[in-house]
Amino acid sequence: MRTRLNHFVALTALVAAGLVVAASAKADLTNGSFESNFSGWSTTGNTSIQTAAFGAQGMQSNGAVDAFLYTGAASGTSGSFNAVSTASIVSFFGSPVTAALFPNAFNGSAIKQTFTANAGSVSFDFNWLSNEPNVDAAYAILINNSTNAITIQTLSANITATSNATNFDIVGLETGKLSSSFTLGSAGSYTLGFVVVNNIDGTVQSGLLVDNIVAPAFTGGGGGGSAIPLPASMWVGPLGLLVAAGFALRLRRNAAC
Ligand SMILES: [Ca+2]
Ligand SMILES: [Ca+2]
Repeated sequence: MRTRLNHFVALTALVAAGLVVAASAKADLTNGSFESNFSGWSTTGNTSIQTAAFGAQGMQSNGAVDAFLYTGAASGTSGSFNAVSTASIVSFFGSPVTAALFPNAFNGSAIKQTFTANAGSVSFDFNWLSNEPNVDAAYAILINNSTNAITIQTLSANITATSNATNFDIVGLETGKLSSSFTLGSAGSYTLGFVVVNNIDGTVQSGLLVDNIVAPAFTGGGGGGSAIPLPASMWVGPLGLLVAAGFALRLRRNAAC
């Protein structure tokens, strides 16, 4: 009897695990407003959540807070974290991102999220702040995880306004709120990232506010009816669980005989 119960518990756990795997393979972009801190996002370097008290112009375009990526050390933040090396940023994203995407970068900070979406537009708002606007840089990156294609946008340009920000040591210039977007050519799995870097050396800091990221929900395939090509490992998991579940059932029947 105990053997049968053990098999039933094992089977239930296997099915539940399979459901979790299936759900994680189809996750829409989440917390694009950063109102839930960095939930759903991975971060490296000096990243923080900022309110209107930060003092920049024209952000908090969705809710009460923005994400902030900074090139400097922990001064002015509540945490004890610093910008990381360019190599660490490359490692944070993994293939197909390489250091060549960030020419002259010395160090910086980054955030990323992987999600599934229908074809359409991924839009976002940002504000580039810099004491060294002609040297440092900020980027938005979109990776198509099916093809490994990278699209990169340079966000660090067109600064005209003196910064109102009083936090950190960015007292130079800011762009104010700007908006941009990527086009998703097909339904599938994508990784969206934002990066801010010191170029040449680690002195004279810059930062990037980001908010209001919106992506199309994934509804199970493109208009042409083609399923999105998931990595093979995502199919091996559930298949293996089905085989294991069938084996557990057979054991259970044998135990009942
Ligand atoms: Ca927000
Ligand atoms: Ca700099």
